[in-house]
Amino acid sequence: MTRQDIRNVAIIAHVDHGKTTLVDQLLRQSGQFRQAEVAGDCILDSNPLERERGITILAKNCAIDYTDRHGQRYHINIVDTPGHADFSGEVERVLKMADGALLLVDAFEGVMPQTRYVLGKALAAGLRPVVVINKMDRPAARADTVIDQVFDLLVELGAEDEALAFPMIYASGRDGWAVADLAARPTDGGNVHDLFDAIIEHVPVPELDGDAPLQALITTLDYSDYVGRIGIGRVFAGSLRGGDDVVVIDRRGNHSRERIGQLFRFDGLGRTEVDHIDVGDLFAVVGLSRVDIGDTIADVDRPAALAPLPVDEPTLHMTFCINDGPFAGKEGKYVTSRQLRDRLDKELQSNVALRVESRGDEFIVSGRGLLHLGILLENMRREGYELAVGKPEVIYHHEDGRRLEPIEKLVVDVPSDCVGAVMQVLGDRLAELEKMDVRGRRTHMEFAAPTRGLIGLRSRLWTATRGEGIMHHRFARYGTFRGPIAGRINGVMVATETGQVTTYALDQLANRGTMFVQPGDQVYEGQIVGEHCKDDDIPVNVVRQKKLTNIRSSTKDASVTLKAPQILSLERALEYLEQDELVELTPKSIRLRKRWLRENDRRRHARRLAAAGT
Ligand SMILES: Nc1nc2c(ncn2[C@@H]2O[C@H](COP(=O)(O)OP(=O)(O)OP(=O)(O)O)[C@@H](O)[C@H]2O)c(=O)[nH]1
Ligand SMILES: [Mg+2]
Repeated sequence: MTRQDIRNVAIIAHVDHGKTTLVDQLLRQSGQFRQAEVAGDCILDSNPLERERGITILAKNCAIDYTDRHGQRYHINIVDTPGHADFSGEVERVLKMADGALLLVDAFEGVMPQTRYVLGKALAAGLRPVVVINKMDRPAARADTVIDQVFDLLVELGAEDEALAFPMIYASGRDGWAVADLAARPTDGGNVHDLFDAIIEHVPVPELDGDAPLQALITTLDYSDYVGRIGIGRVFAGSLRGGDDVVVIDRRGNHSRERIGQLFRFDGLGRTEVDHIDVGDLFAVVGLSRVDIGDTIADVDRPAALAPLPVDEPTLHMTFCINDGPFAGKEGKYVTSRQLRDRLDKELQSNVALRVESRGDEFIVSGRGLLHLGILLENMRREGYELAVGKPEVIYHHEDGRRLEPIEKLVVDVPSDCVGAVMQVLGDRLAELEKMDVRGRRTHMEFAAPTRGLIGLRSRLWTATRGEGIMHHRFARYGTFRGPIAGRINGVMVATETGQVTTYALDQLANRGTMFVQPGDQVYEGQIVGEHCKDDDIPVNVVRQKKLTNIRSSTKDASVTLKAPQILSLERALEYLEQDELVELTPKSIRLRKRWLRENDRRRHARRLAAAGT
């Protein structure tokens, strides 16, 4: 049996280098869809949060039935992967589904940290990349330099000679063209046929053993309220049949006998139910109750496991607890600890890098980074949950009595005249400079930095570079604990009373710092309402009313102009927190608060902590 007609290809790149946009074009130009089905941008980024933030969070499958210029038909399975480092575990796993990879590199930005990571993983998985120099429409595109960078990177990663002679495509996903020869670059219109041809020519035909006993690997999980857990993966040997009994072998080698329920093949943007999936093809399966990432679905009589898949260990954790603030339950639907537990249990069904541990009424939730946990929280808010979460903290490891902490590779690209300020900020955060090179007006620097030091770094870097700095980081390894890092410099303003914020009160506080609230907001005692300009916390009354006098002398109140409040986004709020503080999340609000709302309680706890010597 041959499967000349199947191609499995993964699209990999650094964040924002245009993967999903290019997949849009492949879908549109396959001629398989009605116009309405493929309208809009980034069709595969189907989750509302993905759309809002313009990033891919979950790897996604789609499939194109493509007929080439010679009338030959192909089924091309495409896996679009996320480029953000927090989700890179996804990439490594889904590469198992592919026989080839399209490596996209932005024609201006060039090779970035995540480019290196995904390419390294692709080579390790034995895939030879087709390099796509993308965003060629950018006026500052510098294709030649970028090609050199890719070549150097391949050499550095120890690629074989074959891979060094990589096939190359120049493209603008946005404008819908891709050409193998830059001389054929369209001045107007154009198409992506060269890219389809490159996939068919350079992505190897899956290696097959259709007669061998069944072996299929689960690489991704999906979840639906109707059918429960859905396993997604690839058949490596034999074939998978709906209704058949199989043995599921988990990561630890335990066997359990189960029956395949429904079986689906990827088809366009959706999935079509089929009665069997042949070797080399990708599938989604329903009905296996405990199916997990890395499980092998094997033959009942001759079960043999495939090599297990790596799963990323979490590096960051935070406490989720019920919202016990005075405004609890006013805006959300789900507020109890039981409801939180159920929601987290459901998340564990498909969110692979997540860990949850319950401690009484609280949950210690661990993940790959701030974005990974932030996305979960944002989704929960939208679904109507209310909760409070504590300061994100890194997960330490211990080895031979030494404390180890996660260390990341950090790349920053800043205007050259800001280098001093940037070095200062990073030095304070115990980052070690590994490489620095000046590229015209900008300077490119690479550091090894403790994950702890990266929390809150983005906004500092923003300030140090007048908003012109770019930073990217990704987990590298665990290394020796580097010693304490100073926390937030400023203290906060804590509300002493519950009520409605007045213009009068804010005006009185105008030179004490930056407010987080504005007139008309409801606040409660213990809520953090602003940042103090000094390093200590101060109690403030923001609901104070102007004393009424008999004499109507002034129209001053009406003419007061206040500075605009600083509105913290969810991730900014999480980064901002100190140990004794919480972020309160409801579908409508993000509030910062002290864990102990009354000042006397705070004092008592501070005393107790001091006495305990911590
Ligand atoms: N100029 C230009 N911009 C592009 C092109 N392709 C994509 N973009 C823009 O680049 C941004 C990122 O595009 P996406 O397709 O979401 O990138 P991605 O690689 O899927 O991003 P992640 O999945 O989050 O890693 C969007 O603002 C696009 O409009 C292109 O060919 N030219
Ligand atoms: Mg994307």
